Amino acid sequence: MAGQSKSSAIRGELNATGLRFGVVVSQFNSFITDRLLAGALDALRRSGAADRQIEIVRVPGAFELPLAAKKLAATGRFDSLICIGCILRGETSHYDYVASETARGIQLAQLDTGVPMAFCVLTCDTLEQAIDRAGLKSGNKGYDAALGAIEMARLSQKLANNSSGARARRRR
Ligand code: INI
Repeated sequence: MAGQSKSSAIRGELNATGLRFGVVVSQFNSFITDRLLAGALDALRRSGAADRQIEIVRVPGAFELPLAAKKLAATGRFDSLICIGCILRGETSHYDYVASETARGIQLAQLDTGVPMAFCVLTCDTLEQAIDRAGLKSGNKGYDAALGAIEMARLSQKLANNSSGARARRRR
C-alpha cells in the first residue's frame, strides 16, 4: 500500500484459539475432498483450535456448498467457514456451470452474511492435478484455505472493533 508502512497495516493473526469454524465438505470426489479436509483440520489444530470448536457438514456436491454455508453462517455460531470441493472436467460443459455457480454462490454467501468463507474448491482438468493439490506435489489446498479462514476471522474481528471504536470516538 503506497505511503503506508507494513507495521501500521491491519491484519489478522494466524491464531485459532477460541475461534469457531464450520467446514462444509462435498462428498463428490471424496477421494480428494477427504484429503483436503484432513489438511484443513491439521492447519486449524496446529493454529490452536480444539476439536470442539470445529463443526463438519457434508453436502452431496460442490454445487450444494453455497446454500449449506449460507445457512451455517446465519446461525451466528461461526467466525469463519471453509468450503471444500473438487470439480473435475468431464466431456460436457457441466463442469463450467458447476464451477462458476459454486464460486459465485460462495462469494455471494460470504458477502450477504459477513462471515468469511474460504474457497477450497479445486477445479481441475485431471484427477492427477487434483491429487497434486490434495497433499502431493502442490501441497494441500485444504491446509492453505484453513489458514486463510483463520486470518480472515481475526481480521473481521479487528475491522469490527475498529468501526465500533470510530463510532464511539465520533459520539464523544
Ligand atoms: N460435483 C462436484 O463436486 N464435482 C464434480 O466434478 C461434479 N461433476 O463433475 O459433475 C459435481 N457434480 C454434482 C453437483 O455438484 C451437484 O451435486 C448435482 O448437480 C446435484 O445438484
